[in-house]
Amino acid sequence: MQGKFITIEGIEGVGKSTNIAFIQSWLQSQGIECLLTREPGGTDLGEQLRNILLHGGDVSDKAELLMMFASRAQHLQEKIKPALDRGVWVLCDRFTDSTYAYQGGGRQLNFDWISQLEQLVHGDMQPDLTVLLDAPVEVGRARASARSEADRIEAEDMAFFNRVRDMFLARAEQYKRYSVVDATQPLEHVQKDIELSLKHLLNTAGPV
Ligand code: Z5A
Repeated sequence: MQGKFITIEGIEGVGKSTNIAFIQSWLQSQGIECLLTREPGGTDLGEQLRNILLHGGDVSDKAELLMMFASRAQHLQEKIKPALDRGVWVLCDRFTDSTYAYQGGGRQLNFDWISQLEQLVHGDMQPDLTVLLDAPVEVGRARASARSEADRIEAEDMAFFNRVRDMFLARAEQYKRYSVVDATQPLEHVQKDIELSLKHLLNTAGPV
């Protein structure tokens, strides 16, 4: 049986890394084998592209968009699809929803280009569950900046990140696979909410 594909999304600092580790240990406690990965990155080529995307100098908006999808194409072929085909559940820190939010919402690139690249790279394949951790930009930025220095994308202004957040929320309204979690709550409440979505997915997944 195919594994399930779970993605976690949101602006910086909302707790994606913290909670993807929680999802992994919760699923493992249910006897489910998981692969934890991230975008951009997840493969040798993807990690090289990530380094350019986050720490390179002058990267044009279109080059940024194409590198996000180049990383994704490699990731799907080399890692995500083979794992799902083996019945392993894949947990991915960001996926194409981030491209709509950052390159579409933040950079204001044409949605048709994103949608055409999405079709080229993964056709109709979509996550089974997308957990959107939502918090005001100030909250996420304060948490992230307490931890590390801003990278090339994190150096954008508040208006950029507000457009990113709005785009995530608009997509969450549009697609049933989304579960929106209030990330301003204490961590244990955030994780209770995530657990409910996981239980729901598990109930609809049948025997594993
Ligand atoms: N990007 C893009 O533009 N287009 C694309 O298609 C894709 C990505 C795929 C890399 O993302 C960048 O790539 C990203 C979007 C772009 N740039 N930005 N901005 P990334 O995911 O690697 O990096 P990030 O978004 O900046 O995430 P992050 O800073 O690593 O944050 P996080 O993973 O969401 O949060 P965290 O590390 O789990 O938690 C941050 C801190 O908050 C930490 O100290 C926690 O202990 C604390 N925390 C977490 N939850 C709570 C709660 N509930 N209460 C209190 N404190 C908490």
